[in-house]
Amino acid sequence: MARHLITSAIPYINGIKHLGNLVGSQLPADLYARYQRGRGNEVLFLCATDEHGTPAELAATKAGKPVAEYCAEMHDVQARIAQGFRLSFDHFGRSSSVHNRQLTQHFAGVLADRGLIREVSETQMYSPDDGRYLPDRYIEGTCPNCGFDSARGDQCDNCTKQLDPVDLINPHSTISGATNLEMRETKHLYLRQSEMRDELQAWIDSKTDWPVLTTSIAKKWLNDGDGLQDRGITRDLDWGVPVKRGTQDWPGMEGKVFYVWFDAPIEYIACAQEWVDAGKGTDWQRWWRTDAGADDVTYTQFMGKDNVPFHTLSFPATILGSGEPWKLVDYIKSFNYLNYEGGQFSTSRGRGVFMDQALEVLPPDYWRWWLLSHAPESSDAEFTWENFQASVNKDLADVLGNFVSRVTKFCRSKFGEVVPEGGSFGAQEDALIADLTARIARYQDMMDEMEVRKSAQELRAIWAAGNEYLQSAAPWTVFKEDPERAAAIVRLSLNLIRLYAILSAPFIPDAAATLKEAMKLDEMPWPDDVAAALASLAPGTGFDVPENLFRKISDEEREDWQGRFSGKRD
Ligand code: B3M
Ligand code: ZN
Repeated sequence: MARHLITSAIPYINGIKHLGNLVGSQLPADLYARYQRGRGNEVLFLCATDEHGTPAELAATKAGKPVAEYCAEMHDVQARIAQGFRLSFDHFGRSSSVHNRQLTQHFAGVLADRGLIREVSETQMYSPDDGRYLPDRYIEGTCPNCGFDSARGDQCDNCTKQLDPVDLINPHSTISGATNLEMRETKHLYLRQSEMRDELQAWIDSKTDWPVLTTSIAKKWLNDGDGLQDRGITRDLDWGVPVKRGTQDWPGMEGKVFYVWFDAPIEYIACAQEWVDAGKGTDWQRWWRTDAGADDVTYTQFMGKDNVPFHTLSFPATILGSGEPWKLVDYIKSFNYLNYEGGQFSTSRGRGVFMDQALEVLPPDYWRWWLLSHAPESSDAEFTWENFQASVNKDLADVLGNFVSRVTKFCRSKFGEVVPEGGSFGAQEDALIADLTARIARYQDMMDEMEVRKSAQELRAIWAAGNEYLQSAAPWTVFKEDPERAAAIVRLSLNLIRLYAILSAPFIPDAAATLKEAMKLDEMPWPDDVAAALASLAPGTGFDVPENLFRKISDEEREDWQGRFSGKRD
């Protein structure tokens, strides 16, 4: 049994995420986790809320709440919505946990002991109008790299370049809009990433099987010499992990906190400790320490492309730099952006569909199916309501739903609600089994390779093969002449429903659960042999005709939703 550690990028606490965020990390990570569990492998799937830094402070200020209170509330909100989408985290942690604080301080201490941290006296942007320093998201301006006019102090969202506030052209405070900023001297810690350039280069170069999107971003910043400038890992902020050297105070660093991007990836480790604290597991070291069994773990991370530099360079620099036996990531699956109806999703302008709104409109499977089957892998993708309506109606209602409904209803009317016996199989069934054997092998290959769209395509083709079989075998016609033969066709088709429940569960878990219940299945072992899998429901086994699995989206609904989500979210 293989062991898979799977993490999704941890979403910022600062509000409910939109569908573009969901499809860029949490949802494909869930697909992979469910698939690996379905294959019988051991999985630890972790995610958390990213609660520190300027995103949290700014959002709490806007909500008029103390930041700790705001974070606690929003964590619960995000956890509930994640459940609504059936994201099957083994634990959904918090980067503000005690474990993350201690681990972050631990890493800083070890890195300092190994000479990889230097103290720098530097000038930082200070806003007299606001009476404070303006790190990261407290400041915006034009990107010196690509010219994008709303680049933030720590990163340009347009070109993914990591920035420092002093790099910005025409900067202004995002609190007050003030532009009369001055430079003030303050002391900070820098991680000497440049010392680790060769090691990181060799590591990235060894990852020949990684998606090009991932390695191209990593190499861009490596070869530029740019991504590997030493990075400031502390900030003049109130909210975050207090700067300590292990458990010791750090002279000169009083009142400062670690940069959110220093502690956020460490939460992947801390989350496993929180998972143990929550009584859900017993041994986090087995997943994270190569001296305690994590050597045979395959670790996969999922994230949007803007998070790639931090996961290919900064976090590995922390791990490698520590010299301690922590598990390094084995595979980084990254995603492009999902756009919305000809523009971008926008959290600040409330443009597009947000996770809570999506669930108010339709159950999770509809969204999961569309998002995953249109995942922005090789390029950016676009959500349109037309496409959503067409895909859902065709794939889910016409192909899968219709198959299930025709088979179960026909069986009920002719043979009752039991798997019928008798009759024999022939060339049609042989052809179907051969076709499905090839398709399921390809489906597995695509899922193993995390080719999300191609996996969805193959699954859809597997559903369609059942429909085509049913259409050409036509038990309703055959029944008049040869009821035994019709019974055999129906029996095989009922077994196809069982097979679909198993194969589809990673994409549409609710529908799979409905089918499992309708077919009265105790377990759903992965079909290693298609012919055997299609003979697994014994004649005489009872079943229920499930309620309509999927309903169609009407034109009126589509137009209504199109209008509702085009504008401002209140
Ligand atoms: N919170 C950014 C984001 O939500 C950031 C990811 C952290 S992963 C360690 O896209
Ligand atoms: Zn830029």
